[in-house]
Amino acid sequence: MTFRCFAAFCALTLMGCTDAGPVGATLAVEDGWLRPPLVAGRPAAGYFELVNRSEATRVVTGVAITAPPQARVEMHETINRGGRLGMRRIESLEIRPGERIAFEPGGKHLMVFGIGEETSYIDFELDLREGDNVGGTLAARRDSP
Ligand SMILES: [Cu+2]
Repeated sequence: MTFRCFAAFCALTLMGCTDAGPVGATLAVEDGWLRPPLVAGRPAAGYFELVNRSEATRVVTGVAITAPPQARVEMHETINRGGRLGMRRIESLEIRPGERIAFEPGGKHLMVFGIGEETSYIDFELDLREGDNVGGTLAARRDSP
């Protein structure tokens, strides 16, 4: 996502920008957005970049939705099985110091169940093996690429 696009996105929502997090925050969710379900009853997809600004390797061991309350989420990655695209659940994800991992269309993503086309955002939290969880907000983009 371009910077211009990201800036406009943040100005619109005043959410989803985690750069202003507390000093000393070590893991950040940046450039996040939500692709709402195209059809009712189908899952939505969440995208962002996860950045490790700490000196230590961190391991994401789970993900949970904090809002809206009825939603449910899984970490997935897209895989190519002999020419057929599918996806599978990611149980844990290691991120090294300085590393940036993209959750993006065609790759890793959050699969969000139980929300409708009208949903404007989700709040989620990544569980870290080391403790202190990291939260993020993904606002819906209807001009999804
Ligand atoms: Cu998926």
